[in-house]
Amino acid sequence: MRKLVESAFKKMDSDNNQTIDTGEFRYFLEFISEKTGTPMPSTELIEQTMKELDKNDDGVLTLNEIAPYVLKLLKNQQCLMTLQSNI
Ligand SMILES: [Ca+2]
Ligand SMILES: [Ca+2]
Repeated sequence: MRKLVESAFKKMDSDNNQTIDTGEFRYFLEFISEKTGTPMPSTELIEQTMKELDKNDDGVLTLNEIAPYVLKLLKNQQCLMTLQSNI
């Protein structure tokens, strides 16, 4: 499961700088909601989620910061299958 989280992180980190910024996070959520047919979370919710995950308040998410969120997503069978077949 850890490997899948790491792969998801790599996929999210499109500029490869080892951190996820708001744009990358948003893009990832768009991808997930499109693939699973679930509604896209609102901008407010995305920003709030980012803030909650951003433990050191530097405005970007590291692998360790975002891991709990990705693990939560992977508990959803549809998300799990989407990620497994797309990363
Ligand atoms: Ca990045
Ligand atoms: Ca951070």
